[in-house]
Amino acid sequence: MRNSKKSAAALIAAAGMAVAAGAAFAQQKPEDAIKYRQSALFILGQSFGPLAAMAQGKIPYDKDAAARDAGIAEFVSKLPWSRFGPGTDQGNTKAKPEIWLNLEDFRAKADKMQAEVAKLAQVARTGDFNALKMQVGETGKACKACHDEYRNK
Ligand code: ASC
Repeated sequence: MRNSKKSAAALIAAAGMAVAAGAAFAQQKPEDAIKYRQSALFILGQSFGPLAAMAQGKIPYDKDAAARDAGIAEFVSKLPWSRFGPGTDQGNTKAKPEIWLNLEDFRAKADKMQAEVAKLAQVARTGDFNALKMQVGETGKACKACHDEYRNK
């Protein structure tokens, strides 16, 4: 009895938190959701930039800096996708309407990018510069695939 009461209470608490999280999300203004995803993608670009520059020999290779930036890129690559909800197709955004017409493909491209960035972080930690260069290329392609189709210039 005591146990089932406890688990019932836990269930109710969990349900309460889920509702609260849903409510908090629903309350996010479309312009804030747009800003949120833009901020995450901006940090992503700013974290990937030095890695691309190292790969191209524009700045010296620095293993620790590469690993740190790639780790940040991996984390922020997960953030934008929950912020493409209803009402966020208009306003201060370069997101093309095609995103919401091809959501499955958009999600697939977003997943592909996240997988490549995760690999990038893994490779950056090993200190293998040639592998890093290759993976920078693969990651850049994944960024570009989505931008070509779903982002206005
Ligand atoms: C970057 C950046 C992007 C991608 C893309 C790759 O450094 O900011 O959006 O690479 O240009 O093609």
